[in-house]
Amino acid sequence: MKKLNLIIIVVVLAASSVQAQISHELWLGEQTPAAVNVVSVKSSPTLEIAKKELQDRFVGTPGSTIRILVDKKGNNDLKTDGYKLDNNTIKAKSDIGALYGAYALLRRQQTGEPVSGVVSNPSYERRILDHWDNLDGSVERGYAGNSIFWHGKDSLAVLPSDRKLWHEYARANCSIGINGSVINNVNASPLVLTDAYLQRVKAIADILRPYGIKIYLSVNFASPVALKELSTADPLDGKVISWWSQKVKEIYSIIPDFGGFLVKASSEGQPGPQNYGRSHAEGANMLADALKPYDGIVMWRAFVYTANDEDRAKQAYAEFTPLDGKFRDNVIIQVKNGPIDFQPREPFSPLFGAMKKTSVMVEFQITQEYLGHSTHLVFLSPMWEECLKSDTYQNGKGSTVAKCTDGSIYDQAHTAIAGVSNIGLDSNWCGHPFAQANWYAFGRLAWNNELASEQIADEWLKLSFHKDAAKMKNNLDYAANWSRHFLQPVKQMMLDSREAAVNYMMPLGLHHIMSANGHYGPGPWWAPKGVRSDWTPPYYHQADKNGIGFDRTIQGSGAVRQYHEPVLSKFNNLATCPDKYLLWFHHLPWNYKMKDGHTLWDALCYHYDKGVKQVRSFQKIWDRVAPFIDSSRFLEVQMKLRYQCANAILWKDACLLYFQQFSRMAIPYDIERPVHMLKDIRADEFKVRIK
Ligand code: GCV
Repeated sequence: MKKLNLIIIVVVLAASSVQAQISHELWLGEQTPAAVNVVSVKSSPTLEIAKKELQDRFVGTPGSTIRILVDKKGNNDLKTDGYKLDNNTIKAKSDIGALYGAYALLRRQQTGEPVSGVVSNPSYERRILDHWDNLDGSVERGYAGNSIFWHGKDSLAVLPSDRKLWHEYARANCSIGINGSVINNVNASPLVLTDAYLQRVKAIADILRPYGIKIYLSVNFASPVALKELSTADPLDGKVISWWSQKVKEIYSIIPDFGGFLVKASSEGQPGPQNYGRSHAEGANMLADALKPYDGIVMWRAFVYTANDEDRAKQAYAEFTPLDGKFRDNVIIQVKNGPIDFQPREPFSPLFGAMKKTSVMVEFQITQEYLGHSTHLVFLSPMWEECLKSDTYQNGKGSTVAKCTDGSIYDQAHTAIAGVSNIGLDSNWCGHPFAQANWYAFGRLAWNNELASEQIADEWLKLSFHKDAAKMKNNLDYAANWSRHFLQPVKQMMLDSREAAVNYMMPLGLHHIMSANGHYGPGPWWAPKGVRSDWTPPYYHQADKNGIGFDRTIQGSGAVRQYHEPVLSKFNNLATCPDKYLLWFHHLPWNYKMKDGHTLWDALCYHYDKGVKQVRSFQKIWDRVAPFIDSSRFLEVQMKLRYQCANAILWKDACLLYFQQFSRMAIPYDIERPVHMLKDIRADEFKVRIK
């Protein structure tokens, strides 16, 4: 048995090194270009990239001409980054707009969408990847190898291999419209503000610049103290104000187009203005004033909660809404999509739309901290789409999270959106071939917050797997088969994958019941003595012999009051609360009758079982598509789906056997019986990571 395993591992490893070559290029695979003329009156490093991309990748009639027309004063229907495509002509107001146009033209050619009559503007001014990369090269919640930016304090010299990778990174980001990178962890080391590190930041910025990507840094609020330059970091202290303004001046002298700071303050042990008796607004404004002369911004995170008796889900709203209108106009409050922490499913954060005089941005998590790391195939676009399309009703019907953050409703001085990156040194960048789709989806939604996940999945599959465009064009049978037997089923698998993960991990509004060890496997029982309760699953599921769920209704913690009517009543009322949020807002008896007639216990069991069945069906879908793709990616995904399935069964068994101790009800007889013992899973908790 051991020998067989070894053989499988060797085969898989061999396959993955071939795979490396294939998916390192992401969605920008080789094309068979036509020899075309690309004409542009203007020239700049950015336009040179546009020309080269078109020459290398345009598929069309040889000898045809593509024109690039940049007119800053014309094109009044365009924003700075927007573009128009018409009869092989790309029009834009800026060079970067033209480059986005070039990538859009090439993408549309490959996906078979119209390449004329297209006018496109981004939803957000700033479309940013947040890298939780530490200066020693590790990546917090990273599942795709070490940092592409940092290798530790003894390796600050910039190597040719660094430059090559940063070019590839910039190109990939630009091709999907991303225009900002925060290159260090929000749990920030103050060292990043010292000269040696800033020189490396400059080298990165120089490479990203022609691709229209600005660099931002996460800063530790107590940097002047941590660097032993001052004895306080009080934001109202004159010495502190001048320290930051000198530091900002120094940064801009090195990186003239520096974007600004991202700050995690007074959160999970990070220092903040509260340490000095000051408010978030006083802290953020001090940094904003230092950045203002250079057009820099502060992204101030609302991810704050303290160990007190207050429901954690209420704390960010309670702390930030009283400060509405008190922030400078170059501060944006960065809010995670849900009120807790990037769980497989959360209702939207009630902060969206609630701060009417303050710029607010969404923070999504692309890295799959709570969604199976880079082992599980989970396409996150449907989760983000669900959040962006949620109606807050804060300004009447139609006040979706998207509209409350993109400037359509509130007069925001700046608009932005951020995604916590899933990128690392792994040769395929993201650890799982399908995790690349999440990077791609984030970029596409940041550009157009109304896009449907179906379209994004369609595009990504065509760009990433559909290598043989010529064959497709000339062979209708092949094209039809590819679409019917590969594109359609795999797309459906992607679209179902997030709901499947919710089903086998945390259905019906359950949340935060993962193992504390790496946030990968199940751990609904985890609550060691001495650990603050809001870090333990029992705090969130509240299971006991009477029932399960967190009562956040008006009679409970009252968190539901933070939502605007009619959302408040909808979530508060059992008859109207959607099943998907049921146990988020309500504590219910095990025999509670669901809308479909099942008891709550049975419904829970069926959801877990459905999740496992869904992964099983993904395995079948995948095994069937082998003829349509390269064997290396096929084998890698096949292997990961096996791990995912085993892990889904573990989640199901662990959660059902654990909760059954309280419900004392039978697992319905028409679903598969557990194959694990609860005591074994619990004993093995710290080895639960199957990978
Ligand atoms: C960067 C969660 C994660 C932490 C992360 C934090 C945050 O708690 O587990 O790793 O820290 O969120 O978003 O700041």
